[in-house]
Amino acid sequence: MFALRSSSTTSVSSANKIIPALAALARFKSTTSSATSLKKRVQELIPEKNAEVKEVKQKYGDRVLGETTVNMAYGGMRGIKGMIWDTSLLDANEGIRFRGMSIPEVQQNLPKPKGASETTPEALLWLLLTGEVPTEAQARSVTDELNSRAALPSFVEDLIDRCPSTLHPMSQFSLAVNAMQHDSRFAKAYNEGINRKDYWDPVFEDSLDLLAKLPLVAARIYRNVFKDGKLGSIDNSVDYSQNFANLLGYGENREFADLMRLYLVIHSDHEGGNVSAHTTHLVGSALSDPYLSFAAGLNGLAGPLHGLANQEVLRWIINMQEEIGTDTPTEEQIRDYCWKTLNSGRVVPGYGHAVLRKTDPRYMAQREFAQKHLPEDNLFKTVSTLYKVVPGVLTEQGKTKNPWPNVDAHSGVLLRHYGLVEQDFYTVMFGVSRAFGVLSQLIWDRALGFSIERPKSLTTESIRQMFENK
Ligand code: AMX
Repeated sequence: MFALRSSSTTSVSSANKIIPALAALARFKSTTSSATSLKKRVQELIPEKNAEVKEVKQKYGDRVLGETTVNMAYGGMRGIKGMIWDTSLLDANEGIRFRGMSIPEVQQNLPKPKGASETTPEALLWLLLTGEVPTEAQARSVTDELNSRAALPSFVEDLIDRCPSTLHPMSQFSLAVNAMQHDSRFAKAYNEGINRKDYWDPVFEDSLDLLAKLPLVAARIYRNVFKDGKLGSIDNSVDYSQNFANLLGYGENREFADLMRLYLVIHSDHEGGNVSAHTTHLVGSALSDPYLSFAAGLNGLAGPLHGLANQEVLRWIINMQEEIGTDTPTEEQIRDYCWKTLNSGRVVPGYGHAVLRKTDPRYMAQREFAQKHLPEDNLFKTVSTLYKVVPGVLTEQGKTKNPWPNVDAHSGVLLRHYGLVEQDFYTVMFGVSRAFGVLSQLIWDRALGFSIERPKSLTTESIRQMFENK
């Protein structure tokens, strides 16, 4: 797979900062490209990447990746190695790496806009798509590109405005993304007979259009459902996260804009097997365009065991505070409430993970943000007490393979601190972020000509026959 690089256009001082971190990554190599257009850089990389995949298939094509047991087939295909996802890789103990870079490395080495303390999803998009740490100019070029594509078709605005406020924000979000398919450049090009070698090009265009429009879609839903329905407009002089913060109505607080940068970066990509990523990839494999593919992924993200957990966590904590009658519950009170939840056949939201076996670094990044900006917040203190108590309770219960917190255990408390208290909106924000990861991979899926997905399914009867009739 292609290497993580540092762009040659990086200034000497920032390159010096970047290189030690990247040098630790064995796959580091430098590049001679000075492209400031993301599309041009992706286009330059496609032949190299195709040659690499061809070589890997020629050398190792018939090697075995792992075995599949009957329990794995019944157990949600957990751990089956059957998909390529180059933008990120999840290690059970270390957490996510984006193109080889951990979250702290991304925070440290990717450029930040002037006055910001966090890097941006635009810089991350460059990294995800090229494997390279962008220069400030390259990251800024992505910001400009997205700002220029942000406007929504008026019928999509009307569609969102006509949704009843009782329709869940995630359903409205998915509906709007599906509707924007009207303008899909890939669907049009396919109808006109595009050569399969060129699929990636309109998929790239659709993906950037879609990413650009998501803040206006999401904020319109938020302002309609929870506020006065009035919405600002995109400011071309600021980055994606500041624009998103402005549109939501919290942009005057610089800390909130930084929180948006952090939030949109850390929720973006978590390798390919999770429900939203895999669904986007699966639907895209049928050559459904990026709008249809991502809308399908969003519908998966809306499940309470996946992205909806972020709204569930806050609801669960607030219910706990109300039931106990204090906003500063003790460890003992929290322990009792956890047991009550478990004994009533429910999960403790925000804890456990299908792959991770340690505290999620996305949780830690948010915890560090809270320690810096809101150490005295009572809800943050409760979240910290939960961190002390819940792993012990889940370990004592003895069912979950991972008693540690995941990303969703922390996001709500941060949003709530800055006044964004409407939990039902939280998964929409997760969805805006997730688009950066899954659409990056979707572009590469088409650039590399990946096949339509068709794993083999079995019946219980056929499993019996396989093992009992022999
Ligand atoms: N509370 C109570 N029980 C839990 C638990 C939790 N937080 N996490 C896992 N378990 C239980 C499972 O339900 C399962 O029970 P079962 O054997 O009776 O079916 C058992 O422990 C073993 O599960 P596992 O192998 O450890 O986890 P999994 O891969 O099946 O599920 C996940 C992973 C995330 C769905 C699960 O940990 C869970 O439900 N967590 C709470 C919801 C949540 O936080 N989801 C967000 C995940 C991150 C994300 O996608 N955004």
